[in-house]
Formats: sequence, structure tokens, C-alpha cells
Amino acid sequence: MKKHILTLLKQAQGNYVSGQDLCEYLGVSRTAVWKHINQLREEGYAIDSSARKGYRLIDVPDLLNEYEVEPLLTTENIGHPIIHLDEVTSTNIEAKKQAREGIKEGTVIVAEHQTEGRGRSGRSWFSSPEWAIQMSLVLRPKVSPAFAASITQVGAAAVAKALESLGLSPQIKWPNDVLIGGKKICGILTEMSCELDHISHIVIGIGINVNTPSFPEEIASVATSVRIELGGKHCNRKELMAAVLNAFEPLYIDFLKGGSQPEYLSICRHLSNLMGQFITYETSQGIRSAQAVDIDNMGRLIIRHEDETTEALLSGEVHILRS
Ligand code: BTX
Repeated sequence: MKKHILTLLKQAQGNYVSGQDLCEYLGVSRTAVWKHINQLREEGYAIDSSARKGYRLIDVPDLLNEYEVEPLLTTENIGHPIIHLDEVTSTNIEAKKQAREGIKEGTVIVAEHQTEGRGRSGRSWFSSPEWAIQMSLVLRPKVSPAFAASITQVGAAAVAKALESLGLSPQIKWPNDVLIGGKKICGILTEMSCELDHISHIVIGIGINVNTPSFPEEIASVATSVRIELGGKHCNRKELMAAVLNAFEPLYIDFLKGGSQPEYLSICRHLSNLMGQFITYETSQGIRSAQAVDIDNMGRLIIRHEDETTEALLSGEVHILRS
């Protein structure tokens, strides 16, 4: 109901919509309309009311809720529905919980603030309330768990495409970061629940620094935001979130088809900051070095050793070796 009222107010483009028209169009009483208008006001929508003229939308809040983002989506499945939360420990934790309870594929959990945003291997992810995008997508791909790592690449390619549409030049650092000018603008955390041959669900958590003006000292030298990269220009978070989801869906469909040259892989190879570089990586025997030569369609980084043998890395921390 709130969604319909908002749609009608938005369609009026700042003009009044009479209470009578709203009631008739929606088939509800004046009291019901008034109740929903008040709820919208509590959520941050500035709505003027006049006894004679009706209701007029003056301003919308900068929130990543379903009323603001869903109308911008061109997707069939991804982002339907959007579950918007003010504050959560971690959108991945919430998405995993809801996935276990059976929410549908394509659902996105997005939060204005995370109190315990998570990175890989127990690391933390800094989330700046109302400045960043913190969202988790629930997926239920019918593919072998062996291909799950590629989902991170699909996510990275989607974020990179969305950032390119803003005129930025992102790079993808395998396996899960999107960088601009060598600094991290986005991190991706993919978590899976599966059996030996069957994926129950995958949660792909995407954190993007959007309008964050500056970062805590610990990460100030490694982190950047869209706003910083646009020279201080404010970025519309709703449009960016929609752009990521709109880019994600076709890349994900391509991934599910399992062809030999999926688009997400071409993007990841093309934008990779590692291809051809000499890198270091961790093994159980300590740090080793090799040359990064490819990313395969299982999302693995192919590296070449000095003796010309190759190896496929499934995950891990990789650093470019500076000579
Ligand atoms: P990662 O383990 O590759 O990177 C974490 C590291 O990145 C940290 O140790 C820190 O050095 C640095 N870092 C922390 N916060 C930021 C930031 N905001 N910007 C740039 N660098 C940072 C990356 O893990 C995966 C992050 C996924 C975050 C999303 S947000 C939505 C979802 N929910 C959740 O809890 N995590 C994911």
C-alpha cells in the first residue's frame, strides 16, 4: 500500500494528489491513507498535506529501500524483493539466516549500517552509515559447488561495470576486490551452504564505499570511495545499487549457462590487476612466488611457476611482487 501511495505521489511530480483520488485509486479509506502517509513520514519522506488540496511529496530520503531502488531495476529476479534494514550486524549473516529459512533466489538484504561488517578470514569490513552500500544477494544456482568461487567474479564484474558507467576506471584484484588507482573501493564476501554435489544457497556480500569522505587511519591508505574518485562529487547510492544489480543479472545468467567464454570472465581477465604480474601467495609451506597468467571458469587464478608448471589457486591473499 505504502509503495502504491508513494508511486502516485512521485508520478504527480511535486503537485498535490487529493486524498479522495488516493482513496478511490487504492480502494481504501481516508484514515488508511493518512496512516500510511504518516508511516512514510516516519521513514524520512517529506510529505506536505493540505486539507483542501491533499498530499504532496516534497523530498525523498537517501535510503536504499525497496521503494527507491526497485523502480530502477531492469531485472526479473535479482533484487526482487529488496529487504531494507536500518542496522544489522552483517548483511551476510542476516542473508544466510533468511536463506536457511527459505527466502527466494534473487532476494537482496541491504542495510544502512553494519555493526560487525565482515571480510574474509575473520577480517572486518568498515561500513560508513548512509554513505556506503552494504548488501547481500541470496542465490541458489543449480551448478556444482566446484563452480561457486566464480560467483565472486560475477559480482566483481558487475560492480566494475556499474563503476565504469560513472566514468571511473576500476580494476579487479582476484579474488574479491574492486580497486581504483590501487585502492579498495569494493570488497566481496561469498559464502556457501552446500552438500557434496549440491548448493543449497550462496550469499554474495558486496560492500561499496560510495560517498564516504574519508576513512579511519588503519585503512586510509588502502581504501577509497566513489566520491573521492569523482573529485568530491556526490554519487546517487540508489542508482549505483540498481546499476550493480542490473549488471549482475545477465552476467549471472551467463554463468549459469556455463559456456566457455562467459562475459563475466572476459571482464575479470580484462580488468585484472594481476594478469602477467609476478605475485606472492601463501601456502602451508610459507610464502611462494609465481606469475599470474589467467583466471579459469571455476574462478581460480592460474599461476605459472619458474619451472613452467602451472597451478590453480582457489582463494587466498595474493600480492604483486615489486622488484
Ligand atoms: P577482505 O578480507 O578481502 O578485506 C578486508 C580488509 O579490507 C580489512 O582487513 C581492511 O584492511 C580493509 N578494509 C576494511 N574495510 C574497508 C573498506 N570499507 N574499504 C576498503 N578497505 C577496507 C573483503 O574482505 C570483503 C568485504 C565484504 C563486505 C561486505 S558488506 C556486505 C556484506 N556483509 C558483510 O558483513 N560483509 C559483506
